[in-house]
Amino acid sequence: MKRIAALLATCATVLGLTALLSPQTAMAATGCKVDYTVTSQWQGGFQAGVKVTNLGAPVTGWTLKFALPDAGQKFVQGWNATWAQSGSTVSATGVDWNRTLATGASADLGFMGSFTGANPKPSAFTLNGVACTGSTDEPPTDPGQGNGTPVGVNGQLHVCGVNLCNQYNRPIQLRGMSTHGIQWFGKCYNSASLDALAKDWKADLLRIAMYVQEGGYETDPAGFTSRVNGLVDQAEARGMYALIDFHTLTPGDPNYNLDRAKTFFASVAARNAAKKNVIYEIANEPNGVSWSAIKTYAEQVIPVIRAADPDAVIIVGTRGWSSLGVSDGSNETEVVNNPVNATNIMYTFHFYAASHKDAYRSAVSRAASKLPLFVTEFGTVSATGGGAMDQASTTAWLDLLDQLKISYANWTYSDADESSAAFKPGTCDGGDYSGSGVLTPSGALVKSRISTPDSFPTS
Ligand code: IDC
Repeated sequence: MKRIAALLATCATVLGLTALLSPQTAMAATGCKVDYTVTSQWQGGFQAGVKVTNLGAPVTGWTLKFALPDAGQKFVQGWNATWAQSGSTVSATGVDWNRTLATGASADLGFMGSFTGANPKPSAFTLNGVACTGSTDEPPTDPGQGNGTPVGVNGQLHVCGVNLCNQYNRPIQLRGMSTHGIQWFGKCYNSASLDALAKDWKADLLRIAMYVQEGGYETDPAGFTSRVNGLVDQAEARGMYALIDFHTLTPGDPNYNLDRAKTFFASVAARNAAKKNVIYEIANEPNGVSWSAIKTYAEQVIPVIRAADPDAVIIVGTRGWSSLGVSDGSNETEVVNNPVNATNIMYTFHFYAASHKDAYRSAVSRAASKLPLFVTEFGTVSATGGGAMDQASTTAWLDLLDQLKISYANWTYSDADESSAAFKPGTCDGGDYSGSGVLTPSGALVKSRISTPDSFPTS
């Protein structure tokens, strides 16, 4: 879809139809802000994200314009807007899903360009003719899509048998961290902390925990959707996979949020379809609900994602807080005997090492030969997220996951005042995410496991 829209935009330019793409509505002249980030760059080309925030009155219909002043710099194709270039001026006009921008609301756009000579540096951003302020970043010295990063090496992932496989059709394990609820700990996810996650922790994966209740998505769907998309871009810029977690928890029946899930996933899947780094997790922890109800939910949400983003891996929560049913006195056989009717999917397993031990490890060991599993969340502590770290049980778990090549994300990359957090309280108010002094015991243990070299197969 996006590619087609971009092609149409390109054709419109060629045919001189740019004028037809102009906005129908004008905006009061009160300002805008643009965050421009080069997410990757290669010989003669680049890809950039453009986040435009409306600081003026609400608008319905907008056009963002900017200059690519160097004659060697050309717009090639873009997404999330109708794009055109005329002379040195590039314009992007809002499309159905982002043409309305409330005061303070943002639209995330992106484009690819080509250049000869100097590094591209767009200037003179205007929104409906009003000049925008804001930052324009220099290209990263180590573009995330380049060789050596997890996404650069592995590319688009898919499920093969019971494994997660890379672009060479070889099984891989991703190791990374989960955010805390982004409605509470948004300040922990910034350039410095994400640089530390990618470079010091050498994480392959950022799980973006978007609670639906508890002050999350349901309170501001557009705002949370945009925050998730921003974090997807931040992960991509650093070559990390992004796991979009629709963090249902209370109520435990995911069907309660079915309509919200359809709306949310239709939007993020359309917006991120061209990216290689996105994985969708459609229900964090179903609880108090049967496997058949979870399966029904999954079979309604998965097609919505597939319609927009056909090739991404999708992960389905399991019964009993994603324990494969074990915490409800059941086990993996209910899934093995009645799997979700879809391909390229995995099933969620969660554990908290101080609470979930041998019986749970046995279930995972058995299930791993029959079901593709992904540990999208685990804690080194008790299931409350607090209490003492259980180092022996955590080590037993991580050794098992390594052996089975099961991917995992740890709860949490945050400075929450709870022992599951990796950072000491107050860390996110400062700028140091790299030193050992900011780590909790859990953070130190998990970092020591995640930061060991990956050995991703490349042939
Ligand atoms: C916990 C948070 C805590 C928050 C609580 C309720 O650590 O700060 O008050 O949720 O939202 C899970 C859930 C995860 C829990 C975590 C620890 O997926 O949301 O986070 N946990 O209790 N499953 C098992 C444990």
